[in-house]
Amino acid sequence: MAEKQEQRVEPPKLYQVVMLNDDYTPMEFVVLVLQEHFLHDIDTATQIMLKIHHEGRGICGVYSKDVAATKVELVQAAAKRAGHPLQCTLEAA
Ligand code: TYC
Repeated sequence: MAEKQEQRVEPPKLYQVVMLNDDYTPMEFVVLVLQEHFLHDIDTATQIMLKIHHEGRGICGVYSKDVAATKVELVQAAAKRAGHPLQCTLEAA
């Protein structure tokens, strides 16, 4: 019988999607983005939006690198389409 080989698999690195405050994007739009792209319920989405509004930035969610990068792209595209300057970025968690 072959000797059992020890396998070490590193856990995947996680990335947080961070949303930034600005003076122009409507609060309702940010709450919708948090619901539609990050699957928060309306109360949580509202709390996160208000935290960003008051503190300048906030975490929308934590994902693998590919998923986080795709979310950033989709949110930027939705904001651009709607004519809002909303920005979000990806950071190692
Ligand atoms: N500061 C914006 C306003 O007063 C609302 C806002 C919240 C914008 C969060 C962006 O990521 C943001 N309309």
